[in-house]
Formats: sequence, structure tokens, C-alpha cells
Amino acid sequence: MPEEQRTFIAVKPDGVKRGLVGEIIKRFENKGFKLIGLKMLDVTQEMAEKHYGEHKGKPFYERLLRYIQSGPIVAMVWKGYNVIAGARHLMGKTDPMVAEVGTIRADYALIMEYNVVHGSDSPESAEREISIYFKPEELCDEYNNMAESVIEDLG
Ligand code: IDP
Ligand code: MG
Repeated sequence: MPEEQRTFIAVKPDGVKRGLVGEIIKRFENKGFKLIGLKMLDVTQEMAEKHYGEHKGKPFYERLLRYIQSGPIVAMVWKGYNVIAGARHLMGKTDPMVAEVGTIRADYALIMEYNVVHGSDSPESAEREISIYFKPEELCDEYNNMAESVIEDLG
């Protein structure tokens, strides 16, 4: 049985402004992942620093903080089998120019600075990022989606 995980996904401000929220959600739903948290919000400086703390000191850090605060984001928690790697697979590589065709970043973005979507890279960062954006009571996990039912039927 593959491992069930949670991950933090965000449609970044460029994705929201370009009207890609529905398209991005659709790709995760189509894959069979389960949406358990969703909100639109403006990221504060404090949230941005927490979220991207691992990149502090890198040349693109200040621009990254400005980018993530340049408009509202759509913050989401998705659950499912191997969802952390699976979501990053759907998103494609950080640089849209080398991301595989068919991935979100390859299909909808041109440059690394504006790559429309974020996804956690490990179980530890997933839990850390979820806690920045969501309170536990804001997550809705008490329903079965179709993909979960199918996998449970297989036993
Ligand atoms: P990821 O989003 O694919 O996990 P990270 O290396 O964690 O990539 O970088 C976080 C975000 O910072 C990227 O999604 C991108 O928006 C931005 N970024 C990363 N590397 C660069 C760079 O070399 N130049 C400009 N922006 C970058
Ligand atoms: Mg990352």
C-alpha cells in the first residue's frame, strides 16, 4: 500500500491574477488527490519569511518575498497516496523552461521568478507550511473522495 501523506499547495499571485486557480485545482482533482483545505489570502511579511526561511541569504530571496506578497494566493492542503512527490510531479521542475511538457509550470509559466504554483518538498516542510497557513480545525478530512474509495476497495 503506498503511503498516505498531506502537502501544502499554493497558487501563487501570478497564477491567481492569470485566472489559473481552477485549472490547477482541476489537475490535482483529476489525479485523484483529496482537497482538505482551501482559502484565499494575502501573505504577510511574517508568513513569507516563515514559509521561505530556507532560502534566506540566497540572491533571489528578497524578490521571492515580494513576489509571494504581490497579490492574494490560494492556499490549499491536499491529501493522498504519495501526494508530496505526486504534486511536485504534476507541477514540474522549478524552472518552467526545463519542466516537462504537460506539467503545470511547463504549460503555464515562462520563468522561475513567476512559476505559478508552490508545493512542499518533504513531509517535514509539508507539516511546517500547513501550520503557517491553516489551523487544524480549518481542515476537512471527514469525507471519502472517489480515489480513496477505489484504493480502499483494492484492500
Ligand atoms: P520549488 O518551488 O520548486 O520548491 P525552491 O528551490 O524551493 O523551488 O524555490 C522556491 C521558489 O523560489 C521557486 O518556486 C521560485 O519561485 C523561486 N526561485 C528559486 N530559485 C530561483 C532562482 O534561481 N531565481 C529566481 N527565483 C528562484
Ligand atoms: Mg521548495
